[in-house]
Amino acid sequence: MARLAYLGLGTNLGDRVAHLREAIARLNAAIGVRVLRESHIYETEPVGMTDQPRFLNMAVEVQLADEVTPRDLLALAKRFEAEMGRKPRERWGPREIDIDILLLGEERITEPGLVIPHPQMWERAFVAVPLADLVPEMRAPRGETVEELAAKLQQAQGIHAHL
Ligand code: GSY
Repeated sequence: MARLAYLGLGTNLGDRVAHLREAIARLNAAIGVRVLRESHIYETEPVGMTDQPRFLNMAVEVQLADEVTPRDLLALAKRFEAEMGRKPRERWGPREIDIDILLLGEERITEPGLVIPHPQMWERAFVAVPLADLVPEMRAPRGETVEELAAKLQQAQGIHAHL
C-alpha cells in the first residue's frame, strides 16, 4: 500500500526560496514519489553552528509507491542535495539544501546513515513548526500533539513565517 512520508527541507545559502521550490519539483518528478502537501515557509535561527546565515525551513508530505524503499528515498534526497550544489562542508555548516526524512509511514529504522523517525525532530522548532502545518493532531512521543509541541518550541527558538 502507498505510504505517506514527511520530509524536512532547509536552506541557508543563495536564493533560498528557489532552492526549496527546486527540491520540491525534483521530489515530485521522481518515480514513485508524489508531493501532496507543503507547509508554510519559515525563517529560522541556525541551530548547532550559530554563526551562519538564517535558514528557510519547511516540511512536505509525500506519497510513496510500494516499491520505493526508505533507502531509495534517502538516496534520492542525497542525490538532489549533491546535484543542487551541497558540498561535503562542515557537518553543521551552511548549505543550499538539506532534505531530511522525518517520518515514513509507521516505519522505525535504526541503521547506519538512516534513522527514522528523525532522531532530533521533536526537539527542533524548525522541524516541529512546519510539520504542525501538515499534521497538527499527530502525537509526538511524549503524548502531546505536534501542534502543542510546536507552540512550546516556537517560544524558545527563533522562528517566523517567511512572507
Ligand atoms: O538539520 C538541517 C540543517 N540545519 C538547520 C536547519 O535546517 N534550520 C536551522 N534553523 N538550523 C539548522 N542547523 C542545521 S545543521
